[in-house]
Amino acid sequence: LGQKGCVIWITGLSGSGKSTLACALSRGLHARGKLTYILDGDNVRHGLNSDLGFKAEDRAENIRRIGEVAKLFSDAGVICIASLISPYRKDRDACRALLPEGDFIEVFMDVPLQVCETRDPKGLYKLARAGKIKGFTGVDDPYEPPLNPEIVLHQQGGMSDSATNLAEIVISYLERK
Ligand code: GGZ
Repeated sequence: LGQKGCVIWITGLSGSGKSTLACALSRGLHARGKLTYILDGDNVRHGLNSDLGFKAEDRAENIRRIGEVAKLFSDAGVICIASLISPYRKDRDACRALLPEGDFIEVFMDVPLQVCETRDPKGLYKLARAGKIKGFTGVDDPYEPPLNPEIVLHQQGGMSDSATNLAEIVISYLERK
């Protein structure tokens, strides 16, 4: 009892490892007896946000709703891990503004587009390059990197085995705060 909630907001391109980090982080925190909940853009879009697409207004609404839900979890004392591309700075900053100072921890997956595109785990970049998906982030839609994220992670190598190491970086930040 007595756990304090917060929101860990993971932003970055498709294929940058956001969901993999979210899972590794959740596992690492559970192992320390912490209660967590993951709000993953791709999953939430199947339910709560199934009415939304990928134009700028829809992305803004997707992020706004996830930000509000994340705040509810945080208020309840849960460490809420939100992983979404969240390409627009103003949308992320609006979520930050919902929470008390220090309770919104922005984690930037700083992975170059070429690396994400080479990985292309779902073949979406290939479809975007072929013009079969329009407005794909990084290809023909913008991504605005955070200016002052609490944590920047660089990840070049193998996805799953370095995710644990990246999660440890985030956990040691939380332990320091
Ligand atoms: C970006 C798209 C698009 C377009 C479908 N642009 O890597 P994924 O597949 O599994 O995760 C991506 C997901 C993006 O949803 P988010 O809710 O994170 O986006 S945002 O924060 O911008 O609202 C990708 C897939 O959906 N996807 N079309 N056009 N990603």
